[in-house]
Amino acid sequence: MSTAVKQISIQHFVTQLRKFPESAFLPTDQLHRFLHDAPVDPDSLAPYLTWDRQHYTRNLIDKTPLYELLAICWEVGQASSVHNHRDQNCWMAVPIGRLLVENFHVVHQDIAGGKCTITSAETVEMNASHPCAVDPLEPVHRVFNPREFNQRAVSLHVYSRPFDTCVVYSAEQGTCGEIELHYTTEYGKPT
Ligand code: 2CO
Ligand code: FE2
Repeated sequence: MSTAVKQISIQHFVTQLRKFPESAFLPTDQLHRFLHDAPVDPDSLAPYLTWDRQHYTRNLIDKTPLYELLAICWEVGQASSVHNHRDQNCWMAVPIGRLLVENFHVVHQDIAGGKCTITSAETVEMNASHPCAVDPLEPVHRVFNPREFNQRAVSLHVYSRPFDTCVVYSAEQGTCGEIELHYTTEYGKPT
């Protein structure tokens, strides 16, 4: 018996996403359901996929005052820093491959002073049938493509609202600080 949900193209996904009112981006349940019910056809993502051995790539697909939509491409073994999303909501779907998201509990943070104490909480797998929403109350996490998965992965990120800086944390050193975020490509073209 098949439980497969019908895949839609990234163009159709954007058309649907643009129909959500502002109120849908405040709680996380509606968009989470949308990502679950509207898995994106990997072939339609081809214009947005770029690969870099040094760092995961951030590829802008769509941006409005309410949200930005990115395709992030992860080579085998690549990982994000532990980071937050500047109090913006985030939903992630993984149309290609599999990824892990590790959540962290912030015991204490002093961003201006660059000091923090964070502890690892749960780790969950994301894949084509399992998108996720970052918990607005526990928003510090990292995403990684473990060596043992042995395949490239692509995740789609909806951030509401768009943000271009975030705070990165080191659990080992107890430090944190702001960094800038940049796009590798915008609308299918190098920046
Ligand atoms: N937030 C990171 C980024 O936009 C990717 S990790 O998962 O949210 O670069
Ligand atoms: Fe993130």
